[in-house]
Amino acid sequence: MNALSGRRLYGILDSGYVPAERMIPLTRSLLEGGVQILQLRAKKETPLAILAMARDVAPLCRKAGVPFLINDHPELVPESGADGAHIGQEDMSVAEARRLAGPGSLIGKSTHSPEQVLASLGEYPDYIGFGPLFATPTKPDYKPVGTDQIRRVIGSVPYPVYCIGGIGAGNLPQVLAAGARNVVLVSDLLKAEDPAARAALCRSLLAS
Ligand code: 3NM
Repeated sequence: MNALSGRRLYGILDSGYVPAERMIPLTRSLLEGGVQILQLRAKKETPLAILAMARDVAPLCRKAGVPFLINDHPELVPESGADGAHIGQEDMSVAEARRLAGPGSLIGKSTHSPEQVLASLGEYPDYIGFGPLFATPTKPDYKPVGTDQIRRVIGSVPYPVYCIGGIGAGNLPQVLAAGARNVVLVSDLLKAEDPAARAALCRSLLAS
């Protein structure tokens, strides 16, 4: 059984939306709301700053029993207490990320087309992201892949597929109806007035 199976709501703490002083309170809110995997994504921060943030977030996730991953920086996994890393198409291989992150770490990879999904088969990631389903300001330069291919993509790999990009409580029913099992939400949770309540709403939509 995959270490992530049954974990359907994946949240990302994106430093583009979260000022440093809100990182810990937001982590607490998202965990309270029932986020089942959490990632720290800090595209503009230095590795040292990311390490400091990750060291704050990791113990909270550990206590909640929620896997915690770092975007782009598998080399920070051992010293941060994180459980793994997420890498993009342009980054290193899954094998290299796993080597840097250490034995037993979780490695996820972004995919943006069915071809990239099939190519991930040779890399043995623990999961893949598939998106962006819809246009999103969080990742503005990527062409949306839409929802038509979700079922085929999920059926083509033996590990969990996390749909991502422009997903929120408002369109979650549509995304689930298109065949998605697992989703990643960023701005919909981070910009919510009450992120814990928003995450809880998404959990209940995922369960219904
Ligand atoms: N990766 P939001 S889309 C970080 O398609 C990220 O790989 C994507 O943010 C991919 O939930 C994306 O605010 C942004 O749309 C998701």
